[in-house]
Amino acid sequence: LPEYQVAGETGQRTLWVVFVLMVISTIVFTGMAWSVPIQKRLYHIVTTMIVIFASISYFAMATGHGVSYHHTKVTESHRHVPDTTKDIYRQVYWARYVDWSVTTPLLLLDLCLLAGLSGGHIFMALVADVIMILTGLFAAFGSEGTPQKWGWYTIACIAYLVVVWHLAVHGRGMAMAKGGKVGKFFIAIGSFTLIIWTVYPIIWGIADGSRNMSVDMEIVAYAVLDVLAKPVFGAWLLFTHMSVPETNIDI
Ligand code: RET
Repeated sequence: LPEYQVAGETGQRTLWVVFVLMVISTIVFTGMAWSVPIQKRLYHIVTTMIVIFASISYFAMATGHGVSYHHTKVTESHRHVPDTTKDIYRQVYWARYVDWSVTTPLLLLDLCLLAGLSGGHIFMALVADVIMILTGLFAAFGSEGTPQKWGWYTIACIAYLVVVWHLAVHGRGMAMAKGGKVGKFFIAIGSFTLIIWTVYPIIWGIADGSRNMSVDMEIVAYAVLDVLAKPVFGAWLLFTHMSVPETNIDI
């Protein structure tokens, strides 16, 4: 008999709660944008787009549209009888990857602008980030549960290290060179980002990768991370930007 790994009440309710939080953040960030002149709105605009995309993706997941069933065949060995195989169908929310492929570059753009990175470095960091998400998508779907998925996972992790390199080395260097408050703020929000982001591949490995976490728990784990990485990150950035004029950028 096939085994189905699907979201229950907890997961379903969590998806709706996060959808509502993302919509509220969109409204708040839009209001904050309107309270400053257009020349000073770049962070506001980037950050608002992040929560708009997240609202759309959470709406898709909550309504059951951004998800498909992923099939894997597992071989079970027994002592005295021949091996048997079992079919597992697990819900994989592909809407996440659509969301992440747009929102993670935008989140990085916020940090790159804050640090004052050059165009070349910004571009390399964003492209490495897109490679990370797309190879993560291949890991989740492309390999039908074969061990090759860990190959794709490894490529995604290498791309992640490239992203971290650009932000933690070049970004931090540039931010520190701006001195004082900007340097300190970049270290704080950058470290926060590094910690949150690093938990994503860990959850992926336990849930999607090795199937040791229920779909419900996976939804809850990503929900907590997504709220920290988008609304909390965004509010922190925009409120600090309001009170620290040195974070102004003139593009
Ligand atoms: C995957 C799996 C493959 C290996 C790696 C991953 C990293 C994902 C990250 C996601 C960040 C998402 C954010 C969302 C915002 O709400 C694709 C899970 C390295 C870092 C910040």
